[in-house]
Amino acid sequence: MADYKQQLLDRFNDRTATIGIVGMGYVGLPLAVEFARAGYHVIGLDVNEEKVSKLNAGTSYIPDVPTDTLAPLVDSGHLRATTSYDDLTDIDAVSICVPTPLRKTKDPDMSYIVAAADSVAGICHAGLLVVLESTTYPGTTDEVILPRLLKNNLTVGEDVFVAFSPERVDPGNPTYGVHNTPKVVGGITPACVEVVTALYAPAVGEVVPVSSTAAAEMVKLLENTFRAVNIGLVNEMALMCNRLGVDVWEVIRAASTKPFGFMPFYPGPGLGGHCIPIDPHYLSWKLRALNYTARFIELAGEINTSMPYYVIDLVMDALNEDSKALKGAKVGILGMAYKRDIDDVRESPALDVHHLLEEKGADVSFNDPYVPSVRLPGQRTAHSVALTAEWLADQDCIVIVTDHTGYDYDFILKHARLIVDTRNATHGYQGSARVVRL
Ligand code: SAJ
Repeated sequence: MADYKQQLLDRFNDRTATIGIVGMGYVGLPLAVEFARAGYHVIGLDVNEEKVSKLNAGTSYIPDVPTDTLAPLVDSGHLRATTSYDDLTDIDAVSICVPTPLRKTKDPDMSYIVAAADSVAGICHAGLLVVLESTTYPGTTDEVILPRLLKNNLTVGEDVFVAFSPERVDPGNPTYGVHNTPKVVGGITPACVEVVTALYAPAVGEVVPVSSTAAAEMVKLLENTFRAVNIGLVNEMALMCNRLGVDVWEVIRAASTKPFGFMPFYPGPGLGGHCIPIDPHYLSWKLRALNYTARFIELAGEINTSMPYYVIDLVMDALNEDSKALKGAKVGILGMAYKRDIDDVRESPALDVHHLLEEKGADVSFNDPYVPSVRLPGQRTAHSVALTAEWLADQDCIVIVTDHTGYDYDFILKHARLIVDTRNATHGYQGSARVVRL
């Protein structure tokens, strides 16, 4: 009777293991690089042929993975890419790093995980470790991944090993990457935990085992629900401070002097990105199936999704002070990305603000040095305009939606007439523009 657990432990310890990564995006590629740098042979699988050919040419398409880091790993044969699962038949371990978006109904879209699980099941063999990394609801690994693998008459914890390890990739983070972010792991059995720990140990600084896959799935959801709920709280604080005539930014600044028991979050135009607005709804969806309403998640979602509407109210009130209607007004948006200093517009509240302003009849344009163009409803495309004194002066109102650090706020304050600042970006800068803050 082969001891597959020991076989895997030996192959991870002496780096003779071959690792498959399914999904070579902002999670899969950095993980593949760290595995290859640790000495494993890595095969990255992606459905996108352009990504695969770029990777095999040693060219990176993920800003956090420099080409000069990737190329040597491809040249040495430690990393290659493919579009075919036929190339994964002899791997020792596979990490599934596919998207987990929401449908329009705010229900989880599990299609990517199911497709990956079915494909991995097709190449599953005795002596394989399967790790799911995609953010998902508690129970996914046990209920969706495991049954598909066991169709091969394998025994989990003896022939096949199954685990969950939440991805903690923070795109654009200059300090933390895969190698120095602790890796939480949860396995179906103790042997699965032992094996998955041995897989990651050479590639990451610290592995943090928990008692089950559901616990590991829940860790990630706590992390991101924590952010969504606290952002919702501080957005409601902004609404309350506006009613009270109190500067919410001053209040947060002063509260932040508390050296313990407080963590600042900041109000804004809404909640963007592919994690924070989405992950908590995987949890609330699962709990609804268990007849429980995740009230904090639902309430935070209501408040955060209401913020773009609040921004429009601020613009209308600010123009009203100039005896101007929003309809027919020229409104310039600064920043379309979902947060500063990145080019990602997924779920960006700036898209909502742009759409709502147009719906009210405003003549809307935008500048974003990171975002050359955006797709608008009705198959239209809008392009970033040059940030000139003339453009600023020509706008009836400028709305700062994303506070890129590269903006010259003195210049903006000097040439704009009216600014609605949703990020307190102009704090500490001088200029003649009238500024209304969130
Ligand atoms: N936001 C606020 N106020 C805040 C913080 C954020 O309005 O105080 C907004 C941002 O503008 C953005 C959205 O919330 O639109 C999400 O911002 P984020 O800072 O949470 O950035 P993300 O979406 O890139 O979150 C990622 C997450 N990383 C992973 O899921 C692995 C999150 O867990 C990280 O904590 C976060 O980066 C981070 O700290 O940068």
